[in-house]
Amino acid sequence: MKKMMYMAATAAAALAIAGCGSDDGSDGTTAAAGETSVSDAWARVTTPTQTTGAAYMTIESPGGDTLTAASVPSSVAGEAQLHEATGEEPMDSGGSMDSTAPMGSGEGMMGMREVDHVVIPADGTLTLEPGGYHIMLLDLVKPIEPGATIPVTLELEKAGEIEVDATAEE
Ligand SMILES: [Cu+2]
Repeated sequence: MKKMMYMAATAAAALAIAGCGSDDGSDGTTAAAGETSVSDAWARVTTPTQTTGAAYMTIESPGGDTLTAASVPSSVAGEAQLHEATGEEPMDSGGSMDSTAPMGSGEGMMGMREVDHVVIPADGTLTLEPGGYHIMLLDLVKPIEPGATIPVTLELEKAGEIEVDATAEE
């Protein structure tokens, strides 16, 4: 009898501790203040001969964050990479050469490189746009047609995975 009462008291104490934890609502408040949102997600329409595409969007993170990776379904492209346009035309030895070259139109003309992360400043908006940071889609399975929707999964250091739908636009 004495032992049973002891067990009951222990259970009550455990419940009290659990109740105390759930009463503390500060966790939810903190998460809301730092909530990350993505807007204006779009992907550039590609021609049937293009094997690469690009996706752009605006990522807002009031508390700051770091974009570490992006991915798309294998039905869309073989790989997605974070790229930064360098703003230079590599090997440019004079504009006259370019007009005769059928390759390298559009964004392909610009220098760009893969980056392994992009920092979102603490105040905090990151805009992925033509001529800047972008999500490069490599080995396209099929052309990106106007109005198509490309599901893009972003990986952020703090916010975790965020999935957005990028609408194909010219
Ligand atoms: Cu690129």
